[in-house]
Amino acid sequence: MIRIPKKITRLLVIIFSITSFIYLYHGIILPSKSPINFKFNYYKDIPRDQIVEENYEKLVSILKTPINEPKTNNLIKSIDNPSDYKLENATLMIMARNSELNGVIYTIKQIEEKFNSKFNYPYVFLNNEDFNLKFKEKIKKFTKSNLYFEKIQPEIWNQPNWINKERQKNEMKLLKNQNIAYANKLSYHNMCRFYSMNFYNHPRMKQFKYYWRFEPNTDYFCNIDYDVFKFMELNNKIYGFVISLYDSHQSIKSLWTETINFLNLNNFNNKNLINSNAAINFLTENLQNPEKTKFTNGYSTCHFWSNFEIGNMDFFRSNAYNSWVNYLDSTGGFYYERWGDAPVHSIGVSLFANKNDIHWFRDIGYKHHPYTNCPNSNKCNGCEPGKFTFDNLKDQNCLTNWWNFEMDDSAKQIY
Ligand SMILES: Nc1nc2c(ncn2[C@@H]2O[C@H](COP(=O)(O)OP(=O)(O)OP(=O)(O)O)[C@@H](O)[C@H]2O)c(=O)[nH]1
Ligand SMILES: *[C@@H]1O[C@H](CO)[C@@H](O)[C@H](O)[C@H]1NC(C)=O
Ligand SMILES: [Mg+2]
Repeated sequence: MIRIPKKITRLLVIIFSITSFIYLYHGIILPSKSPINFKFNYYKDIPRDQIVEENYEKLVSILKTPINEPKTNNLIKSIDNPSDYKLENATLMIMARNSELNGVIYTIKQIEEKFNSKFNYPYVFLNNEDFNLKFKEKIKKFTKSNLYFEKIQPEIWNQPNWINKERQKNEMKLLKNQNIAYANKLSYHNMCRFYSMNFYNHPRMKQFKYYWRFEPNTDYFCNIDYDVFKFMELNNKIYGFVISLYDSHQSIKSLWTETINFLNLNNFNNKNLINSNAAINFLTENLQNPEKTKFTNGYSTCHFWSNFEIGNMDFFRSNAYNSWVNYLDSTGGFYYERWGDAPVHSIGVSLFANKNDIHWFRDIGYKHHPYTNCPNSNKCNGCEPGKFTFDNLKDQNCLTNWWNFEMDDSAKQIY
């Protein structure tokens, strides 16, 4: 047996005491252990209507500026022999009902023509019911890619049984009376919750790293001649979007408050999950629609519209995103309110990712009624550059905030 001399033992005890003291001191007493307090760092003393106009004009002028592909030196262009091409670990993904077949075909035709026929990425189709034979057979006619038709299991799709049905019913009545779309449609809540916290763990989706989400009846206007998934991988992007908007604040009344509650958990340690280059100003802006920021207790409601997104699912599978979204779920807000997957994804990536890893795909011409991203590029046709939406929806534009507050020069100059 080895004898440890007394002197060394004493020394070890002293070192141990000092390190635990430092640890405890830093852990409990230092001010870093205080509640989270986000601040919006820009202030303008001009009327709200003027801000709306300025922001919209700026958006239009950006959209009208001619662009081409991203100016990185690592674009992988469409290839001559698709069968030899080593695909990125990625899939296109859509959730749809059997009844939406025509809308799905409408969009797949465009995605194939503009992008995927050059690469042949697989498609995953998700549904809470089984896809019928007609759906599967018809889709096959429009692509050579592998197709996976997947059912979402009821225990994942349906609301947890601890949701208080009486409370849910009353809250939905209130939201419905405020004209909040789909408030009293249970399946819509299930869909939003699934896209917020479950799609990346679906057994089929688990085999992939990147996804491109699309929706029925959306338009893709521009040729995309490079591999967007390899663009994500080679440039360390974790999330890509095309349109950014404000949300209906009534649908996410406590989403921000619950997020703050989560960040203050574990003796304020959850705060450390926040990325040191997080997009806090985008999240907390209060100039253009201050009543929204006030109503939510500090969240602008600005989000990336999630009906198009290209993302790295390993981010969503990470501890930060997952523990946060599971906490959100435990509050019941997906059912007592009508939290959308767009604000959830957006708060998640804005807080827990580096904002430089979030990419505005300015070159992807896209429309989901009633908003359009239409680049001024000879790769596009069928849309009018600079036309974002109808006049009465101008104040819903949040892209300008992303541009003004979160994009650095290199991001602005990438197109
Ligand atoms: N299988 C299935 N798909 C659904 C269900 N609800 C929504 N979806 C799909 O989920 C996506 C989002 O639903 P949408 O109804 O488009 O929601 P939205 O974009 O907020 O609303 P719209 O403005 O009406 O398009 C679409 O791809 C739908 O096809 C459902 O109950 N079952
Ligand atoms: C693709 O990505 C997933 C998720 O990161 C991973 O589990 C899987 O092994 C990857 N597949 C390949 C072929 O690299
Ligand atoms: Mg839709």
